[in-house]
Amino acid sequence: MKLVVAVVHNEDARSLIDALLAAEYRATWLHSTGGFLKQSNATILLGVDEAKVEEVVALVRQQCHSRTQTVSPMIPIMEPGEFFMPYPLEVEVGGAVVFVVPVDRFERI
Ligand code: 2BA
Repeated sequence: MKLVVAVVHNEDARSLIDALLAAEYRATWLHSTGGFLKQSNATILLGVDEAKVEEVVALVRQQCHSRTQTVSPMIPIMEPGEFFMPYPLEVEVGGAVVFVVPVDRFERI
């Protein structure tokens, strides 16, 4: 068995969960926050047979899309007379970041 951990955009999380459930996978949706942008995203956990991993990753690829987000930089502490122009920064957020990790033991109790 493998644990698939997919960090996805909030806007794609519902359609991904719906597609996974329609394909009869079990999934857990965690509300998470990206360390860099400090914006909420979603982390989906799925325990699946190794043979199903590619099918799951294909569903993630189908449902999740990359986007460009604009971030306003933090205004630094400045000395009197210094000037800072806070140009917004464009960041490409991927469709999904997927980790596939081995599971030593799985039980439903
Ligand atoms: P964030 O950490 O908020 O990152 C959002 C996007 O900002 C990233 O998109 C990347 O394009 C950019 N970014 C992140 N760190 C950067 C840095 N040090 N310098 C410049 N740009 C940077 P993605 O790579 O698609 O990542 C989307 C979200 O997936 C991340 O949100 C984070 O929550 C998660 N993630 C990405 N890589 C990860 C990893 N290696 N381990 C754990 N979580 C990860």
